[in-house]
Amino acid sequence: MCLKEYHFDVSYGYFSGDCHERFSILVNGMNPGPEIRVKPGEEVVVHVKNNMPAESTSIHWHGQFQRGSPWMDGTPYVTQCPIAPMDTFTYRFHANDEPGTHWWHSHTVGQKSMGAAGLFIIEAPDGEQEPFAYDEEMPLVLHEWYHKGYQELVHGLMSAPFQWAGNAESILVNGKSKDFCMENATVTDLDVSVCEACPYEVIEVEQGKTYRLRVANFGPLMMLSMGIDDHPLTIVEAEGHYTQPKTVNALEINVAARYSVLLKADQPIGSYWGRLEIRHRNADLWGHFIVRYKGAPVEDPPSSHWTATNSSNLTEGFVVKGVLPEIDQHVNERWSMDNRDEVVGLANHTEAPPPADRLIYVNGTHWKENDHVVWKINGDMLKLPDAPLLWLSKADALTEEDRRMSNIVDVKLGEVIDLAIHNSYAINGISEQHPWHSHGYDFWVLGHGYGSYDAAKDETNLNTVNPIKRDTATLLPARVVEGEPQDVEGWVVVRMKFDNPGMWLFHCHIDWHLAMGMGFTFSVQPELVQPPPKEFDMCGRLPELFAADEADGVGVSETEAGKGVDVENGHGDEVVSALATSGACPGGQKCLRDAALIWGGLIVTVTALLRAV
Ligand SMILES: [Cu+2]
Repeated sequence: MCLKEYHFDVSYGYFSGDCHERFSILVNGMNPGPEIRVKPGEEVVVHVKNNMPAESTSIHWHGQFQRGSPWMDGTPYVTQCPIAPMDTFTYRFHANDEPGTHWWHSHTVGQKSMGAAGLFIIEAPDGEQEPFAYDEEMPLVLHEWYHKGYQELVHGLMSAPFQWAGNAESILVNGKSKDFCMENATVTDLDVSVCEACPYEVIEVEQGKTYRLRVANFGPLMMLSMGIDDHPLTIVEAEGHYTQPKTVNALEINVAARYSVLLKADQPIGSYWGRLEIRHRNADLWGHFIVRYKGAPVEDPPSSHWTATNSSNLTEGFVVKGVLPEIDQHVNERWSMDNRDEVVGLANHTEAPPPADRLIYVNGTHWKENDHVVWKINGDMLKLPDAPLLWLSKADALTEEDRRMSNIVDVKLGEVIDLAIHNSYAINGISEQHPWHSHGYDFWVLGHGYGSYDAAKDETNLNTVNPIKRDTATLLPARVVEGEPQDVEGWVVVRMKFDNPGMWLFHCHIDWHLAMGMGFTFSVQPELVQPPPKEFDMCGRLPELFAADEADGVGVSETEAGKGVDVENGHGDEVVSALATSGACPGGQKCLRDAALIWGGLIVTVTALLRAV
């Protein structure tokens, strides 16, 4: 058996990466949180201790399909009860079979906006050559950072009258931001030296080498654009799938999206600005980091630094109904919106999707009800019951009211479905982008357009040959369309193959929109899932829902799980066991088979069912 074991301590703490000391939610005291790094199919065990005395938590493994372990998705009230204050919970699952750049984050309201998130990297199997070459890899975690706690922000969203969360104070790069240090500094006696406490993130490179940057947007709201002066970037992977290489001047990266890009250090030795800009919203907010060649003096790059007057602050897509977008004239062409097609149109390296069995329209609409402002999907906002949907469904205890409130869409295992997701104006006349994310699956992004998706007319414009496959898709906001009197809303069509039984959330990944109800639930024959492991009895309803012997079967005891493991403590100190170094468990498929012996019935049953469809 081969597994990677981690310990996550979720605690309150102070963090001052942008010179403002802020009360935060940190895992192992870090921001970004500890990185998980595994091989394809490897078993992952994460012991989570919730050390926050005042609130519950949960950890979602964003991008991991949880095949055979749908209980481990980390979605409160969908797959588990939240982890109560001062309680512990152990997640056990197998990483996806494909290498890729993923992440983990708290799935409890807006906790990840306060820091509870980290990368989840699946490396290529040992001895397997990836379809591109590089010398070293580095993380580039982008995170728009608020100084207010999510509790206050979400409370405002839930209040009557409604209070919008407002804009973030800075954009952190690997936990650092110097851009607004004077505004952000907590100390009272201000001089420039306070900024020494929050330097720019520096990426050190060596001339002649190629670097793989693992870029992820951990922020709660804003789509970002990231570029490095004089260094085009080549996109080679997106969310667990290799792409046809595409070279861009700036990477458009939505909330929750991940990319691998290659950075060639082929310029004269020196320092170069990395620049971050926001998309589709009005805010005087930007970010910088430094790419510094070995041998260059330790100083800021000589080229001009952005300020409010030369940052473009593009307003396209964030427009008042009927008014043409005003694009800042200062915008440099290299930062123009022409690059944005890669957010929806990257072609996949290999795979063509199967034909769809049916089409579902997903319409998000903004409502004001009793002075509360909510997002509804096909007429209902998402409200989850007080016990996990997967349990309730499995125990045949799901009421009609639960189903309606949870926006359940029933799907048969093996079905292939196109989702036509439509945007609409908010009640204040604003149009926003939405990053839609699926749990338990990724999907092919077939295409996007404006107006109402009409299968007969628009199908021919979809890419059904080599579309990108990913778990986060951008639904674009309104834009000007020739011949139309006012801006026209966007749509995106994604195709999903439902081969993973369970209850899976599908939602907008803007934290504030999810809190306002913007999501629904796919119920994929949960009756085919085995009963939950014993340790799931966290909110006291397990005995009521399942007979004791039923709930006994699939848990893995601590003693069994602890034998012969690769142990990593989350701080990067790796202890490799004798079993692993002896070559008994080299990773990949063998690990999966070995671990399946422990997981026994669960994996075997689901695999057999999948073969049958
Ligand atoms: Cu949204």
